[in-house]
Amino acid sequence: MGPEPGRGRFITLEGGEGAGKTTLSRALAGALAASGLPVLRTREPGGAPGAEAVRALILGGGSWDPVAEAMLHFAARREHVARTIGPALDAGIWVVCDRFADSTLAYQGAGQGLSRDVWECLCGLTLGALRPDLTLLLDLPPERGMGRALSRGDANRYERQSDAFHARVRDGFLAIAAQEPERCVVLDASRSPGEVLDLSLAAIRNRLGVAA
Ligand code: Z5A
Repeated sequence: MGPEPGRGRFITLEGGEGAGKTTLSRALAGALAASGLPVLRTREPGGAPGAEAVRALILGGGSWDPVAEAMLHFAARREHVARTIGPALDAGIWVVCDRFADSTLAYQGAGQGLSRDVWECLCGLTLGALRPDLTLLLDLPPERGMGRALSRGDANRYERQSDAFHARVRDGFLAIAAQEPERCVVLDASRSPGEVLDLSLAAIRNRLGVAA
């Protein structure tokens, strides 16, 4: 079943630190806008005033129980969906979102041991029927992504996790893509930014049937 006529499309970008999501999000939003589509660029955690406050809490430090941490991410997500993503989609705007619910399954699930059942329960409470129309997974060996991310300066609490944690997160993302191949496209994030953009636009043409 396709999207409702007049409704925007919801594209999420996922992957580990430094995979190039922010870079791609900027380029993709520019390319979609240049092809005449109304586009909103947003990111998680954040994307609405309350969600940005939760972002500061989560990334600011502290040590959270994995369920509590996942609930914080979903509280931020609920605000983001209610105030930013949902209204934009209803208005026919295409939304390009840097991280979404898959990040919780990869980081708090594969990385920190949160069960899939709890994740599904939180998705049900928070998202209703909302799911991305397309998810682009930027896959990169964690050591390469971390090298890119750390070259920018201070590490946040996720970036300070062990190599084993980052390997589990990568495997977690790849498992999601393998389970939902109709929604997810895995891209080789070691390619140049221009090549990653071209691969993304090809995926949008193939999967969403628009000439972006
Ligand atoms: N988190 C979570 O645990 N659970 C959740 O549910 C959610 C999030 C939603 C948010 O951090 C943290 O929250 C995140 C997971 C956790 N963990 N961390 N850290 P964030 O928003 O501060 O950071 P991030 O999402 O991980 O993004 P990032 O580190 O900024 O990376 P990126 O956006 O993927 O990469 P980038 O900024 O586009 O590029 C990084 C550098 O590489 C930059 O210098 C670029 O110029 C360069 N770059 C980009 N693309 C390329 C290519 N293709 N080739 C070469 N160099 C490139």
